[in-house]
Amino acid sequence: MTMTLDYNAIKSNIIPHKVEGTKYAYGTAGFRTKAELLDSVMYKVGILATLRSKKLNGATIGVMITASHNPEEDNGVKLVDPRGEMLEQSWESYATKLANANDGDSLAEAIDQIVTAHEINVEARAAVIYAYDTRPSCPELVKCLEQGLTVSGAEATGFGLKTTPMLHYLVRCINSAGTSDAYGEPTEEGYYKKLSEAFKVAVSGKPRLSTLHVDCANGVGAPKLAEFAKHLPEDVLSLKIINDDTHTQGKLNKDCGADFVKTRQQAPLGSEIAPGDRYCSYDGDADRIVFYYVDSNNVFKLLDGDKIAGLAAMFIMELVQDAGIDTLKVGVVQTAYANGSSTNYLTNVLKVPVSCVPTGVKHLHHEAEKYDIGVYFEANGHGTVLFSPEALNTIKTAEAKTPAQQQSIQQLQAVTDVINQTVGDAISDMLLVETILTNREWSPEEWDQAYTDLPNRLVKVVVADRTIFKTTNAERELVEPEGLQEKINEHVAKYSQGRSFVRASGTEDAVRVYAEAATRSECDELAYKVSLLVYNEAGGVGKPPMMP
Ligand code: G16
Repeated sequence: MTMTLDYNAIKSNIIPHKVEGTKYAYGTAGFRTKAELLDSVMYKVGILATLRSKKLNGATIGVMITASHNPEEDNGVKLVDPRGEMLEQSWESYATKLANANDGDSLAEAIDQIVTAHEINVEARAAVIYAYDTRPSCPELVKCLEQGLTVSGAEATGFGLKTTPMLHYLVRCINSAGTSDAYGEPTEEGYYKKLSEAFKVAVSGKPRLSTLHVDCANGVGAPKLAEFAKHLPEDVLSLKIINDDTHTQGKLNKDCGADFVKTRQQAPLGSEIAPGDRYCSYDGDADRIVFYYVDSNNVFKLLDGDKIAGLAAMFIMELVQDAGIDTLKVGVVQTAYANGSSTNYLTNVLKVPVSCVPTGVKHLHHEAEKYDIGVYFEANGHGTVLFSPEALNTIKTAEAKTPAQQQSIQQLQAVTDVINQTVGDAISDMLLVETILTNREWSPEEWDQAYTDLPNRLVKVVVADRTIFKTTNAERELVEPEGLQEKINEHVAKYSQGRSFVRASGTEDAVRVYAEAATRSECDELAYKVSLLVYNEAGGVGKPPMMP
């Protein structure tokens, strides 16, 4: 079936901006702002997804409506490329251009530019699948997206309520079906089966761990994890879900979820954590996870994305060695938010190559693809492990010389299926951690012993215009506002093991200030000083930052 682009329909159905003069930008994870401002953006994203699919000869493109960790009144949308990865970066500027076109003619012109630049055959077929999370604004926005897909002539399939990583999985499955690297059955059920079967193999023969408490941030992870749990008997994985209220307005991510736990460094509302318990928190769309526990003195201890990266790298490196295929090279990718102690552990204890890239899984993912086995995690708990096609083939065809080697090969195979290799996935990452802890027979305390985090703090500062902040060196240094970096450096120099950097968020209207130092009080003071500097020198809005 061929479908041409009907410019008249596209122009006459355009959904105008609700607020004149709004500027949209495709940020760290797509468009993200107040839900009420997004209807016109959804329409344009539908058209862009169609164009992207046409450009890629009808490969299926994904669209996910979610604002992940943001408050409930926000929403957002991101595009997923055919292998389940984030939209190719060179297309982000097109997305921004389309989103800002506010009348039929400028929209048609923006579309024409894309068609010409990419020599898109407008007659080609286009296939798009889409899904959404539990935000109350989703149903309305889905309609706007559908309108854009319809006018641009896509074969569109709605997959309903899904976690973000499930949508990524579905896109990859559909596009790889019938090929030698078919990723799995393209259904929610297929996703559950793949992960649960692999997990059973990965933990076979080992004693079960105690119950894992899972805070689902009152988001889509809650119903989906409950469904997933039906595929694993209690004696394989025992789960207790908390914060699973997806119906009461205002509860999503409120005082709970991965972002809250990571930034506040405290257990979520609704938990009754006690020494000996093992907890984890998902974010609102279940693509991030952090673990935590309290020690015997009831002190809260966080096991964040850096700790997960260290655990995963250690386990996989040992498995590769034990399987007799250590020709496969493992590497780890982090961002500037990685705790200095974690980078030190990876480099000097595990002796694994580490690269640092700007924030956003889209950056980490591509860097991780450079290794045979690339472990990537942001400190906020967003990440996964990528196995190159060659690495997967080596694992699949490895011949064991001993029963022990056979076992390691089998386990490595299971681990590749436990891991959602398209994107960070809270359910899949949870299973990976549980696999490792089960095999090591480790408690969270034992996992935590790898290294001690430097005290750190993340602060949000609201300024009049966050776009004035420009960075370099993987976001570790400011280029603009001019002179600010020098002033930050002067503060940092006063603290032992001090480090601090500032960047504009790509998902929230704020500037993020990160600080770490040798002691809690030094760290808090440094975070405060730099936040105040940003507030005073770069147009702070509202109340000035306070000492924590
Ligand atoms: C998104 C991105 C992450 C990023 C986070 C915060 O996460 O996918 O890679 O770390 O935003 O980004 P920023 O500091 O630019 O606001 P999520 O879970 O919100 O989709």
